[in-house]
Amino acid sequence: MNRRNFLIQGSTALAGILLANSPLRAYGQHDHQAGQTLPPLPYAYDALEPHIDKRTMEIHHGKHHQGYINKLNAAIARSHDLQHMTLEGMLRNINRVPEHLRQSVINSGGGHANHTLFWSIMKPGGSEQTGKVAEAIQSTFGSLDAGNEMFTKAAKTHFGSGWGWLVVDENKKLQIYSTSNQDSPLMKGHTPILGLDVWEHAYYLNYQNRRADYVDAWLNLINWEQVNTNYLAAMNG
Ligand code: MN3
Repeated sequence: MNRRNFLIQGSTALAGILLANSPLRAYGQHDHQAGQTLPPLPYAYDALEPHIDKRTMEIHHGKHHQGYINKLNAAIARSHDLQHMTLEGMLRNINRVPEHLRQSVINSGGGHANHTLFWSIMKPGGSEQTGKVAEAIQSTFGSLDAGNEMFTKAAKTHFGSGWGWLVVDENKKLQIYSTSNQDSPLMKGHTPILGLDVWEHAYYLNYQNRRADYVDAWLNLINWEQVNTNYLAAMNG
C-alpha cells in the first residue's frame, strides 16, 4: 500500500468512528484491502490513571486488541463470505460463519468487538449515572446501587478469563451477566451497552491477583453518557 492510500484508508476509518454515535456502528468499519483496523483510543494512554496505569493501557490496546484484529483479518482473508459481512453481522449470525472459521471469529472477532466497546465506555474521571439507562437500571434491578452491585459481583466472581456485561436483550430488557473468554453477547442476540474486561491482562500489572480492587476502581471510569447512547441505540434498533 502506498502512503497516499494509507492516508485515505486511515482517514476514512477514523471518520467512520468519529461519525458513529455508537461503537456498535463502528464494528462495520473495514475495507477489503486493509480489513478491520484498530480504533484509536479516545483519550491518552495515561488518562485513566491511577485506576488503570499507562503501561497496562499501552499493552492492552496496542498489543492485545491489535492481536485480535490481526487474527480476525487472517480468518476473513480465507473466506469470501466473511469479507462481505460486518463484524456485528458475523457475531449475530455466528452459525452462518463457515464452521472451520467459526471459533476464530468467536475468539478474535469477539475480542475486537468487546475491546472496541470497552475503550468507548470509559473516560477520565468517569461521569454521573444519569439518563434513560439509569432509569431502566432502577426499574429493572430496584436501584442504581442494586444494579451496580449485581454488575460488580458478576465481574468479580466470574471464574477465569471473561467479561462482565450490561446488555439489552431480545425483549428490550436489561440483563447483567458474565461470559467466558471473548464470547460476545451479540452471539445470543443481545446488545452489549457496558462491558468490563476481567482477563488478567486488563489489570495484572497494577493489581496482580486483586481483581475485586480493579473492579471497584473501574467504577470511577464509566462513561455513562456513552452507555446511555448505547442503550438508546439498542432500544431503537
Ligand atoms: Mn482485554
